[in-house]
Amino acid sequence: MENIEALREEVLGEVGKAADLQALEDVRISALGKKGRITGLMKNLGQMDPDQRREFGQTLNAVKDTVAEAIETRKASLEDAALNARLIGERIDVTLPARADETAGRIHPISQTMDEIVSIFGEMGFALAEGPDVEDDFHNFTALNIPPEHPAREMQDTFYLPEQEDGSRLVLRTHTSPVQIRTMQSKTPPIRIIAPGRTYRSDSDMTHTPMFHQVEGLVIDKKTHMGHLKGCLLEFVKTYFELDDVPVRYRPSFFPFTEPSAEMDIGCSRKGGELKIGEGDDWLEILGCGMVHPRVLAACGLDPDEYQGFAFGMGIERIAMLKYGIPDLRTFFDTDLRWLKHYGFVPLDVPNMVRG
Ligand code: 2NL
Repeated sequence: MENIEALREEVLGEVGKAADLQALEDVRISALGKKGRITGLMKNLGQMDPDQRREFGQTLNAVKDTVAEAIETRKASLEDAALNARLIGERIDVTLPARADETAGRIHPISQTMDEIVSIFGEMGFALAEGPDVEDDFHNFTALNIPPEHPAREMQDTFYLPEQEDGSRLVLRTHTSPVQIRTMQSKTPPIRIIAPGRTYRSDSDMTHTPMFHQVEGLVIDKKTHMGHLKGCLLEFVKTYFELDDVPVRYRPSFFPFTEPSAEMDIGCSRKGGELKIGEGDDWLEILGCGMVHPRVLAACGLDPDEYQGFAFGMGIERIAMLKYGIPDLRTFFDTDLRWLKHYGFVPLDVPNMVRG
């Protein structure tokens, strides 16, 4: 009898100390389970004489009920505590506004710059033109008066696709000029188009990535001349760099697809390693341009005696770096979200047509 009392106190003590539902279950099994201590005593009843068994049995049943009740009470309170802990831990305030910074993506500086260029030329009456990234030899080279021995045509400089059945090879366009070729083939002048997009060259170092972006422009009419080219490009650099005036100069150059050809520089200063555009007595090359070569017009089915016009081309990465102070070209396509968060643009912060 004394042992039973002691066992009851011991088990009730363990129940009180059980810190969680698993500990409590362990206590229950060790007391009331198949091989439990109280269950063990119950099994002994069979070997006792009737009087002893009655007295012992009553006490043992009472202890068993007390213990079972204590376990149930403790279980309810532990379950309550566990639920409360979860409710506090998992509380969310559904009335909080979304964190704009976390949910909004960013516009890549290349996309932003292309959009700005397209809007500036759009205001001047240029239409947006697009074409395939995979081109044929005619649209990428031949129609542009690029001779067969030109280095741009070499296997190691340009990405070619595997040979087709007729032995020709398609090519990843090395400039966006094929878009202009396709436009001249399919439309009658006047033509005013701006062609931005991806371009490819087998080149990879500090200042070159195998995929890069270019924007080219083309104007063809009956009397379009170099004066139109200069006025148009001056208007562009002023608007793009958000300056009232920018000194510009044209240096003679060579492209197979223009004659004459020129490189346009803009005035800048480089004091103390800092580049300032629009002031100072230094020059910075910004784009290439020229009057469309008569052979290019003819290759597109336009009569060079009837039509003439100008074209220009510039690298987007370069002018994006200049305007937005991005120091390293190779970071553009690393897909580093921290970089994109720093240099990217918030959607709906739509660029304004004039003066940003
Ligand atoms: C540069 C120079 C240039 C053109 C691109 C062009 C296109 C046609 C006909 C004639 Cl279809 N010209 N494009 C003209 C002059 C220069 O690009 O430095 N680009 C990065």
